[in-house]
Amino acid sequence: MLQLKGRINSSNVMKALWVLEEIGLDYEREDVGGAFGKNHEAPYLNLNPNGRIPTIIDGDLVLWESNSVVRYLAATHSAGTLWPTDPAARARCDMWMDWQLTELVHGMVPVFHGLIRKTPEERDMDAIAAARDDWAGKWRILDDHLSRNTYIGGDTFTMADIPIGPLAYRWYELPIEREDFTHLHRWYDLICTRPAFQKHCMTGLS
Ligand SMILES: N[C@@H](CCC(=O)N[C@@H](CS)C(=O)NCC(=O)O)C(=O)O
Repeated sequence: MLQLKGRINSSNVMKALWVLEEIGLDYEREDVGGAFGKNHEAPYLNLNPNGRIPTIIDGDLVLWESNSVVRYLAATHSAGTLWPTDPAARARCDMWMDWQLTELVHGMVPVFHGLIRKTPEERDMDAIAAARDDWAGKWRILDDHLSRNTYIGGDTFTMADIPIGPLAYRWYELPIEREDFTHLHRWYDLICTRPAFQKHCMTGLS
């Protein structure tokens, strides 16, 4: 059976949990990372030398990098649906998935960690405000894209929606100022109707 290593309150682990639920695959999960530790010890580092979560093991395959995990599971269990078979359609999904990891995540990390994981004494409110502004600028780009597309990959729900969903939940749940991004909100409302998203991603902030 597929093994997933990672704590459930990590946005990167949520991606794996969400796609596993969407495709209906059985798996075993072990808490790793954060307060659970183990990710900087040799057995885990032998699997994932970055010491980051998630990591999956599927037979002989050891795979890390959350968006690669989403791509692999979508390709092997949902080709033609979550994983578009048309190369151009798939490339559009890949583009937004890469954008999530290289652009969208940067604003989120200081805001989320600053407000949720740090103590009030540790908090740098100026840094949080600057990161929020950066984050909002990225959401504006997606809002514009969603003014012309129902989902991130186009007309249907695909793997491209999965990496962005957990970050959107944080954007809408954190106690921060939010611009009125109409198209982003319309897409987020759609995502929130999915039972797999509700189960694994709409789980509070911790
Ligand atoms: N690019 C990596 C980033 C993974 C990452 O930063 N994971 C965080 C949790 S969201 C982590 O491992 N934090 C250390 C910990 O939980 O102890 C991916 O997408 O998988």
